[in-house]
Amino acid sequence: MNSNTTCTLGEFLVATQSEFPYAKGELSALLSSIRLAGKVVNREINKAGIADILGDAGAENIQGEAQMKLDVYADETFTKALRNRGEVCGLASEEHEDFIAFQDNIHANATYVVLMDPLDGSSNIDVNVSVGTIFSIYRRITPVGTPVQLEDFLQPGSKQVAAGYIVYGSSTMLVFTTGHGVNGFTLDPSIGVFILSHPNMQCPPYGNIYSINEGNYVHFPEGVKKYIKYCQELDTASNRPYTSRYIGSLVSDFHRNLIKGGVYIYPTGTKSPKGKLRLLYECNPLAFLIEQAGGKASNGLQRIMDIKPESLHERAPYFVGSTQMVEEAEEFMRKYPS
Ligand code: P6P
Repeated sequence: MNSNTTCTLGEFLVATQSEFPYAKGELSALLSSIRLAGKVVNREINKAGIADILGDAGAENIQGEAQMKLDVYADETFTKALRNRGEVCGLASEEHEDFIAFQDNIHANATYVVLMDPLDGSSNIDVNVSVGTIFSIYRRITPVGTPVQLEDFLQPGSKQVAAGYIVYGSSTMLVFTTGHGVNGFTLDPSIGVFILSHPNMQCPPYGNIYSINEGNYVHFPEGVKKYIKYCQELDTASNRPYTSRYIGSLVSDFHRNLIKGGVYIYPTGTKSPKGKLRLLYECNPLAFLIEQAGGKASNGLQRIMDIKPESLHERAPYFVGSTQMVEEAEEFMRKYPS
């Protein structure tokens, strides 16, 4: 890639296609459909205050959370874009209790399954805070040509072949990995093209930002409480006290920590006994990205991508970001077991 010319996402996919061992262009085509859907969702988000898509849709998703109109729109948009590709045989979404099997003729030889949170943090839309789409891609493990099965989706995060997110913020970025590093593309809205703006993203091994909802302090495990106090103590040698930054939108907090260094923690608590975040389509894809960028992701005790999922929407405690900061927090979890 010539470093002094712009590189579009499409050009990047062509140039790096050979890095993907199975590729005969399927993964590139799949990522292209995510690119398309991301542009469409971005357009709607950017006019949310104008069009009648603010507020909730009057329905609840399977999580029992009020479905925001843009949640539904994003889910429908990504589902349609992925269904229109012959590479995908099934999709699991935060917005649907069961996975969706794609069984039209074009899917007869499909080898990929996609899991996604179509619009994470959507409750922030009405107050103009960044939101994001998170996606995770696996190769199916049941025979090609047969209907996709639940086991195709319940693979550990270590089996992902690609993962990424789109952050709809001050600019719209698509950040993804296929296991060969992490690259970030910024949407140029004047021409509707994603341009390579952050090649080979690396998460600083250390930072001074901790992201956690301290309003839940009383509900946290002892190790997390002790770590929060550690972050707040004065110790100039280790650049403490750290800075607290919590946007309340996972993709935004993750993206900032990926670039600047930092740790995001959503632990178990009496309010969320298993944690709040979803293992399959929130924790695992971001874990793949952070490890590819030199960072770390765990549930406080073990590598998150080693967990064998038992159900589509299972939750997990989540510690993700700069390796040394995640390890600091893990040390407190070991020292003060709940
Ligand atoms: P709380 C949004 O609902 C989300 O899933 C993440 O995007 C965000 O980091 C977290 O929940 C915020 O949860 O309980 O702190 O409001």
